[in-house]
This record gives sequence, C-alpha cells and structure tokens, in this order.
Amino acid sequence: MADTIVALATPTGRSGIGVVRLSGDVVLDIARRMMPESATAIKPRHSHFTSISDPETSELIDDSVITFFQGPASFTGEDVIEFACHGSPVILRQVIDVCLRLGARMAEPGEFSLRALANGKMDLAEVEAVRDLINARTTASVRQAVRQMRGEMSHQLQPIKDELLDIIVVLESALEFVEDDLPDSNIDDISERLNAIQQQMESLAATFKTGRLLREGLKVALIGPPNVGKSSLFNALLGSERAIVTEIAGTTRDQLHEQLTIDDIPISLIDTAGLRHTDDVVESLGVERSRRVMADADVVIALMDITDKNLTVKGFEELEGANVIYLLNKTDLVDRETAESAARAISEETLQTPLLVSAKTGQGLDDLKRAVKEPFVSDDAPFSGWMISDARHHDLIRRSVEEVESSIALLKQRSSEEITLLGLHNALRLLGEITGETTTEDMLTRIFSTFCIGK
Ligand SMILES: Nc1nc2c(ncn2[C@@H]2O[C@H](COP(=O)(O)OP(=O)(O)OP(=O)(O)O)[C@@H](O)[C@H]2O)c(=O)[nH]1
Ligand SMILES: [Mg+2]
Repeated sequence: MADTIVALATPTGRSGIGVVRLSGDVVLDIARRMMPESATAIKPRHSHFTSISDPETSELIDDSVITFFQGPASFTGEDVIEFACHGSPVILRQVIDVCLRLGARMAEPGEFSLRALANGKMDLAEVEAVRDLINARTTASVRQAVRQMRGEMSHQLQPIKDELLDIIVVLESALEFVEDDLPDSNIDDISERLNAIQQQMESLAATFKTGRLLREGLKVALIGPPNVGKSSLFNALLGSERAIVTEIAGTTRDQLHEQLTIDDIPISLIDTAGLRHTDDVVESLGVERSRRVMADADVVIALMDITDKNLTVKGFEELEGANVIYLLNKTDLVDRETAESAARAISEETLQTPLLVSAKTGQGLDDLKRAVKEPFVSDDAPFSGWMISDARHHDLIRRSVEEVESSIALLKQRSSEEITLLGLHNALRLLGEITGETTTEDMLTRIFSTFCIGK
C-alpha cells in the first residue's frame, strides 16, 4: 500500500495554469469525488475537461483538465492524477486542501521522484538528472541532464561493471576450485584487464572538471578601489543598469550578485564595495565583505582606473594566490599610447598583461569574457561529450578507482585472492551506488533532501 501524496507541481504564484499532482492508491477515489458529474468517465492516458468541486460543501472550485496515468505507466509507477487548474494560488490551495481532506498527505521534497526510484521507473542517476534538468541554467547543462535522465550514466558504467564482475568470477572460482595458487599467466592477464578498467574509470572521472564547471559555473568578483568603474562594468557585462553608478566614491556599499552565462558557463557575477579605509560604518562593513568575496571567488577581476595619476596594483596584495585578471578601465578617456604605456607599467608589477577595457563603450569586454573562462576550459567545444557533473558520482568513481588500484597491487604481490577480491567487490559496490543499486537508506534521504517539493 502506498499512501497517496499531493503537491503543487508548478511554481507558487499566479500563472496561466497551475498543476496539482497526486500519486498513490486512492487518487482515483479522490478525483471521482471531486468531479461527481464525470466520475465514471475517467480513463487511463486521457485528459478530461471537468468542473471540480469540494465534495463536502458541493461548492464549485474551478473548471479543470484532469489527466489520469494508471500505474505502472506513470512517472512514479503508481496511479497518478494531475489537475491542471487556472493558476490562482487560492484555487490551487483549495484543490490541495480537498485532496488532503479526502485522504492524501503533503508530499515531501523529491517524494514523487523517490517513488519513481522505488518502483523501478528510473535509476538513481536518472532521478538526479531530473533535478539537475529543472535547476539547469544553460542549454549545455540541460543537454547533459537530458542525456543522464535517459540512462547515459548506467550506459557508461555498465561495461566497466560487467568486466569487473567477470574478473571477480574468475578469482572467486580460483578460490573455490584450484588447490594451488593462480598461475602467473592468469595473474598477468587479470592485472592487465584491471589496468584497462582503471584507465576507463579515470578518464570518466577526469570529465568532472568540465562537468562541474557546466553545472556549478564560476564565481567572478569585481574588486578595486572606489570609483574605478566596478559597478559600470557589472552593468555592462549584464547588459542592464542593475547597479547604481555615480561619480561619488563609495557608491556601492553592499554586494550585488547577478547571473549571466559566458559560452554556456553559468557565471555568478559579484559587484563589491570599493576597497579603502573609511570611517563610515556602513561602507566599512561593505569593504569587509568585499575582502571575504575575494577569498571565495573562482576569478577576481582587479579593476584600476587608467586615468589615475598614481596607477598601481598596490592594494591588491591580498589577491596573492587567487586567479586574478588585472584590468584597466576607462580606456575611452585616454589615447592609445597612454593606454599601452600604462599597461606596460602594470605588467612589470604583476608579470601579467592587464586587459584594456571601457565599461562605457564596451570595448574589450569580449577579451574579458574570454579571459574569465580560459583557465577553466581547454578546448573549443568543452561541453560536447559525456561528462560527470555530480560531485557524488565523481567521488564514488574516484573511490572505486582506488579500490581497483590497490587490488592490482595486491595481485602483483601475490596476496591471497580473498584480499584482492575484497577490493574488487568494494569497487563494484561503489559504482552501484551511482545508479542506486547499492545505496543505503540514509544516503537516499540525503540526496532527496536536495529536491524541491512536487518533484
Ligand atoms: N568615461 C568612462 N567613465 C566610466 C567608465 N566606467 C565608469 N565610469 C565612471 O566612473 C564613475 C564611477 O563608476 P562606478 O561604476 O560607480 O564605480 P565603482 O567602482 O562601482 O565605485 P564604488 O561603488 O564607489 O566603489 C562614474 O561616474 C562612471 O560613469 C568608463 O569606462 N569610461
Ligand atoms: Mg560601485
């Protein structure tokens, strides 16, 4: 018996249509009571246009299109009904309330997906892909999530798991049936096969560098003294007048965060308060925050004003060790020669050629975008192949590689098959955790806590 769960499947707030989703054993009973006029008409894989009402008061709630997915041919594998109502939060709340009164309970975050997993509709990596798909911020990450949702992860892992299992069988049977140790030729053969597996897993794990970039993106902070044009550059990169810009030093006092993408890489861009000593309490708190942002960013853009008579990178000492792009702004105010000699002076100090940019005219912005992503992507189409994008998957593959590696070493030392096998069984179990074949209850709880309600 699966208790019946209900949740709003569309975002809260007003919209053209809002969908309430019900899944479990009594969805048909609930729906029939809410639509007495067409109760007998409900057919699997059909939508019905019907009025729905509160069975207790007979009060009309809305005209709605209800769709019935009979288990197991549904998202969760159970009977599912979706009420597509007018997207008024009041109506949707009423529909949910009536469902609750008629025997459903509110779904936990990710509970629809958890049921899909429990009923074998999807493996764990596929369910996680549904979550990633909803959260994806770029077309490339959508593409990746769709591939994973359609089983690409298990497809990638299956040959590795098959081969591991094959080797385990060979070693297990050697343990069972052979009186003496395995002959050298067998051991060499098995080591070679394990080496090949290790390599395959390592190259899969290596895709995580790009995969993570695609999924999590980069945190990019604009840092510098007051009035150099940080907020102007922030706006220019976003293509909107998001931050306040004035000629007064100390305009920005708090951080501003906005999202943009550069060639399919999600970027969190952060504008900060100008770095300087100040007696203003609010501004000095802002400066303190700027320092913290600097420590946390993947890329720091260190801005200077090219018209500044005392142009220097002093003040950026704290950036040591960070991934810094030095940038001279306001190039529209100087001639080319002045700009180039300023750039030379800075590069002598930093051993790095600064970028010449004008936030006002937009000149140099393309170079800046290229410089931001350059250290993180090596080729032109970094997101075209299959990638590991989930830290959980990456960690499991990495641990599995370690197990295989130590098994190879044990094999070469002619250790007993039992010890070698232990590592290989672990390796296989770790790979199984990716798709959920060997996942423990509390791991599932942890994973599903990252889902939203109604999913
Ligand atoms: N000509 C020119 N003026 C610029 C450029 N970028 C910024 N400015 C001007 O410089 C002044 C300061 O710009 P902001 O963007 O507010 O500078 P900020 O670094 O955010 O300053 P704080 O928030 O006070 O730290 C404003 O008057 C801008 O119009 C540029 O590329 N060219
Ligand atoms: Mg500012």
